[in-house]
Amino acid sequence: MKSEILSMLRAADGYLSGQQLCDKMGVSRTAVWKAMNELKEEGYKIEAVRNRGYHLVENADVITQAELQSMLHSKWIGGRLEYFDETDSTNTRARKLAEEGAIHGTLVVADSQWAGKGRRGRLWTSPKGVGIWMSVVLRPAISPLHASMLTLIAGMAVVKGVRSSTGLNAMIKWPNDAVLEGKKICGILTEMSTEDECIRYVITGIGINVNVDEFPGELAETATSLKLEKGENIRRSPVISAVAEAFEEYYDIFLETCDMSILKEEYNRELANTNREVMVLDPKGQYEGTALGIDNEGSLLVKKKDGTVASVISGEVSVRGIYGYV
Ligand code: BT5
Repeated sequence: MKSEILSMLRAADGYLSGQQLCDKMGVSRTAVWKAMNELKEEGYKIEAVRNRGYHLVENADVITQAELQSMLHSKWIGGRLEYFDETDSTNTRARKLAEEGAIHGTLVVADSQWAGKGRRGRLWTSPKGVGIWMSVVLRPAISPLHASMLTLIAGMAVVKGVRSSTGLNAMIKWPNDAVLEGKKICGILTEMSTEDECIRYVITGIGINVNVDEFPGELAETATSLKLEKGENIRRSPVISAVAEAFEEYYDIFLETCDMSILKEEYNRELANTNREVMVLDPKGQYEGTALGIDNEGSLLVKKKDGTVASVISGEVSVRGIYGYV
């Protein structure tokens, strides 16, 4: 009921009388009044004016189940939605749900994580109320060999979603970051479960620093947030909604070929690494070169000093800028 009220208040674009709300939803005035009070307690600013009705002042950054339900316009992402005020890690939660049979597109969102995960056991700082910590359960009928490209798809979705909802010109840092002004605003963690060389499920986790004001220790050098770059508070739910829609769009295109051939050109345009000097941290030995962009398989092509071109596969190596994070 609260998500319906929110949708109706937004659609009204002005004032909506208590009676209109009751009639449309077939509930009593007391029920509407109670729901309004709950929404106010959750942080929404709702004005009630005599003889005119209710009006939603759209600036509260709330991400409850009702808020997300009323804001998501995606086709299948969020078909099942699980919201938590706090959890260990949305990826871990999504994994458990997937093990229990959760459908393709199940979306897990948390307001804070106490054990947010990065790659290879690293930690992801996920403070309360200021970030987007979300994971999607995917069940693609593709080879596990192609699954790492879903990280690239998520990167494209973040960049597009952030741009359309905030106007900020985020770029991709291959393979699993998005950056603004050379600093990390987003990290992506894709985990997979397979059986007999088939994918059982993939969990794509996305972390975006939205209204984070300060980063601890070394992160202060490499991380930033949408708020720090834009200079104003940003509502998270429209960003989540825009990223989900963009993800669906790119995912469908990716499935046509199960590789990056159709998306490669757009990806390389959004890539912060392109034509930059990078350091490839390969466990077999590190080297410097110029990043050229990705190939059809999603590997990063790096032109080495001797003129040969190496194809860097994600998962094995990290790439760092020589003059900064990118
Ligand atoms: C990542 O790993 O960047 C993947 C992060 C994925 C986080 C999302 S949040 C929702 C979902 N649930 C989870 O538990 N995880 C996913 P990696 O490339 O390994 O980078 C990790 C490194 O980034 C750390 O070692 C820090 O240096 C840095 N870092 C940690 N927290 C950060 C933050 N909030 N912003 C920027 N950088 C951060």
